[in-house]
Amino acid sequence: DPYANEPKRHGALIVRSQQPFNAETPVEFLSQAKLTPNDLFYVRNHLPVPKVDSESWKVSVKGEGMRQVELSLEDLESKFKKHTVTCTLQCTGNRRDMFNGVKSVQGLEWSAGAIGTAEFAGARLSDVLAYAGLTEDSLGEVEHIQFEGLDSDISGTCYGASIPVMKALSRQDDVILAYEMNGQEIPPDHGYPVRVVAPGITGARSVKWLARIIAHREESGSHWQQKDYKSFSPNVDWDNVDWGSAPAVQETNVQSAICVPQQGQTVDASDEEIEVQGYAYSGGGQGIIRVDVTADDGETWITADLSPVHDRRNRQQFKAQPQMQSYRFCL
Ligand code: MTE
Ligand code: MO
Repeated sequence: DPYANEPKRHGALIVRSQQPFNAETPVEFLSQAKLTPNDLFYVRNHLPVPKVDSESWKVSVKGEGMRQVELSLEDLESKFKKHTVTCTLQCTGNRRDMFNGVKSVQGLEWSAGAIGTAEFAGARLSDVLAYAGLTEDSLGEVEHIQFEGLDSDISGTCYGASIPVMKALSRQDDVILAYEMNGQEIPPDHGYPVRVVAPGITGARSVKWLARIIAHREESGSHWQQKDYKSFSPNVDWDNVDWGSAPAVQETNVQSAICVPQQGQTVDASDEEIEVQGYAYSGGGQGIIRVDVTADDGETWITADLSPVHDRRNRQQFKAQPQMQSYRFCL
């Protein structure tokens, strides 16, 4: 049974599929807490959770003009400075259920809970690549950093994805090989013992259960980089899609969702005021400046109070570590 190694999960997660396991965070947690607790963090698995022994685990790093190195968990912890990033991960399909109201779409029917913010810690990817000999001279030969996971299907095909090399090397963007999530070891569902965390980029590129890092001229050839997570015109369908004609999603655009009250919920309007809460996020390292809300189809607008995870005066840090911000306003 490939699913023999599935961990125990929190009962409050809203399960969208059992095998592979996919579940979202109840949205009220997202607008109320700045960090999403590990056991309530959304889970997006394409394959069974692999069984990994952290004692023997190693990540291999190789690429054009570089030496091939193998690093154990202890190597990552001792050879490289520990770096902490507070980062929001969002599944590319977050809120897909809303699309179905317009036109029916394929894929998991996520509501607004396929997003979460955690404090991740680990080694900087740029430090690890430099250790393996990736230099300025390699650029050109190397355009993408590919990642492969230890999770695989029955044919042995593993999960894989890649990010542009400039993103991987940017000191400001803080891509890390994380061994901690909210101060604990990475939980089995989230990539134990080590996962990629690529801030500002869609969740699909933050490869879990990391096995291999390959610096390459080409993007990852994986199904998930080439034939999934792409965006097309409404006139394109599954039977006429030309996957090669669109780029793989990396940075995502602005997202904003109301969490309390929930979609379809009836509220008692006899009180003078109703409090509404939600979250907003932007990919690509951009912050959220303002959230405006209307309760009368755009006649009047109320500007919500934002509560950023970080002090926004520290623009640099804020920009480098895109996070959701919760917002609230009263009607
Ligand atoms: N990495 C591996 N190895 N296998 C996967 O199925 N899913 C990706 C990404 N990394 C995936 C993976 C997708 S689509 C998302 S949205 C995030 O992991 C989800 O991370 P989480 O489950 O920790 O929330
Ligand atoms: Mo995803």
